[in-house]
Amino acid sequence: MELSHRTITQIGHYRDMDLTGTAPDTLLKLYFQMLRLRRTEEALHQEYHPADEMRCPIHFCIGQEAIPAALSLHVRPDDFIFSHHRSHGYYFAKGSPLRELFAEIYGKATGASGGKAGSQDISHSDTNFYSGAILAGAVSIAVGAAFGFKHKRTKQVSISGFGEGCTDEGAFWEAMNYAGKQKLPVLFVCENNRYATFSDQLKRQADDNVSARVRPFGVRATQIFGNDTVLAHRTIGAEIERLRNGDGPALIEAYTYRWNSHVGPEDDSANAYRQPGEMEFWKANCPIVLLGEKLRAAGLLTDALSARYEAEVAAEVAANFKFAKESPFPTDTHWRQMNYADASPLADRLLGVATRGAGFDQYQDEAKLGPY
Ligand SMILES: Cc1ncc(C[n+]2csc(CCOP(=O)(O)OP(=O)(O)O)c2C)c(N)n1
Ligand SMILES: [Mg+2]
Repeated sequence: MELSHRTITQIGHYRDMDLTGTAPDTLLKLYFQMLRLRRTEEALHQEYHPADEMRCPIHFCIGQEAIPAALSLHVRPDDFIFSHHRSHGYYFAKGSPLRELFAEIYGKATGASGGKAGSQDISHSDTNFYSGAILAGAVSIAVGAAFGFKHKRTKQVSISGFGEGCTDEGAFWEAMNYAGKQKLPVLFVCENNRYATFSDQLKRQADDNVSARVRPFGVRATQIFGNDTVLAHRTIGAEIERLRNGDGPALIEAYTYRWNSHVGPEDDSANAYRQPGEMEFWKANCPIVLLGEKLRAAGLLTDALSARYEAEVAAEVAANFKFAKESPFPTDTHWRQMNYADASPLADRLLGVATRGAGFDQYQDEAKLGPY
């Protein structure tokens, strides 16, 4: 059955989750990972105001934990993830250190990007995680990385995470065209949550089915109920396996829903953009509740285990806040040192180009200004 936000709420309570073939410890790990991400996001959401110490916009991913949890169990350290503005889930999926996410949001020197990128542009190069606020920008970069992997025959996979709003951009379709033609090892993960800011996909596009439209570009595509974490885990695992064996590219379209505002903890419901009953449907089909019900019925999740998980996560969140709050702010840095290390071969090459290119005089003048 083709999925669509138009009809998905007719499912009522989702009952198709199938645990067969997924090991019990994997199922518990999926549950734990979702809980960690949910509690982390809830804590940041609650702490944002009135303290006002996080001085950057945050696009929270509460309600969208299934895909990050499933991805987190499949990506290898040498794989790359390139995320959009709603970055926390993908950062988490790559196993990048959460305390450096907290510190980044607090604008601290110990943050993943030295406190200067904030939530929606955060990167952690040690773990091969990058994000960017330019819609579809990171998709193109993910395709470039996959091109490198293919030609170096490394069996690494490039993962590109984005929302359906990204497919409003021309650059997205150029990326599909190139990845399909070159058969690149890139997994496109589209978390279709229906809205781009306050705008329904069906007001922007003729259909809310991205999958059908990427296939003619040579991109294999699968639709899934995106709050079924076990299905997400199985689908992502199978696709990554195929990509490592040269059978790419692939796209997974996961229908899901964000519970919070587009950005920040402020309530944006005054814009009245959601459909009646929709929030209730998605909350009733919370990915953590759906998996929790199944795990309890199978005797895998008990009250004691659940309490242990909660305590472990609460301690981690508290330690992350402490680390972020106690870390120092960064000192002034010249703009030339903010995007790359001046001593790197890439920087040398770029500066070499700059000495020959037009506009170099202006560049020199700016360089003389010194740190600001
Ligand atoms: C090139 C570009 N145009 C516009 C924007 C403004 N913008 C930021 S988020 C967003 C909506 C994104 O929706 P979607 O891709 O579905 O992701 P979601 O926020 O739903 O997770 C827009 C239009 C942008 N960041 N970049
Ligand atoms: Mg969206």
